[in-house]
Amino acid sequence: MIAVAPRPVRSLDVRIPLLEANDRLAARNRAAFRQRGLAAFNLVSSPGAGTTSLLARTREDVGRKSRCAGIVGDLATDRDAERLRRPHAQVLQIETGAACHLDAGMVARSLEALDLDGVRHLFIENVGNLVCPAAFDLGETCRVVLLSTPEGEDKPLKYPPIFKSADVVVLTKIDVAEVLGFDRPAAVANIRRIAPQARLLQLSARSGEGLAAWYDFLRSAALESDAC
Ligand SMILES: Nc1nc2c(ncn2[C@@H]2O[C@H](COP(=O)(O)OP(=O)(O)OP(=O)(O)O)[C@@H](O)[C@H]2O)c(=O)[nH]1
Ligand SMILES: [Mg+2]
Repeated sequence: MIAVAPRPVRSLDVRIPLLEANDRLAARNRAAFRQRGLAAFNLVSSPGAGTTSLLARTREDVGRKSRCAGIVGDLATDRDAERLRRPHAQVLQIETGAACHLDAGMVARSLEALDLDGVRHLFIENVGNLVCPAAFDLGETCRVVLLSTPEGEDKPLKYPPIFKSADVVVLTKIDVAEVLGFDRPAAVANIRRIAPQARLLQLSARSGEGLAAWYDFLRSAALESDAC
């Protein structure tokens, strides 16, 4: 038997300096948004929750009246930016490679590439993930967490940090709730339990149900600095 002397273990916690650096950049982004008088929305969801579909519809219904812009994060491809781009809506794609979330630095660099003159709403579609984006403030005015009915009612219970950080929770794809056997009252109770601070909206980007309240919220967020 060979006795191996244990090596002294040295560990370095890089999380706090990393988050501190992110928070400094986020504060700068937030100040820039305020100065320009624009409302920035950080949209966080599981992959496929319907975020791009909601933004595409929003761009048509709201973006024609007031200028909007978008930043879209995915590991690969610019498919979502292509879906959203229109002459009246500038959209930049960030391909994160292996990173499972956007950070404030990525957003800051994108802001330099966007013409934000007259833009009232900036939509930032985060990488589809209910875990990593929770800790990364982007400097957003409002954090919007989407939960789609096919994901099940229990996601707020299983992924509490992201729901606890939400200003708004949007329950999406309500048009298929019934056929999926989705228990809406249970989902609402779970959201209210984990995220009592959040405004709750329920909608379908496909049928249009609930979109009026979403647009009211977007309008109020652009007008009132304390909407979130
Ligand atoms: N039934 C129904 N389907 C929807 C709705 N919104 C989106 N979908 C469908 O859901 C799928 C995913 O939609 P996306 O808008 O690409 O979702 P996403 O969250 O942007 O997806 P990723 O960016 O790839 O994570 C597509 O097949 C959409 O047609 C909705 O309100 N109702
Ligand atoms: Mg998308």
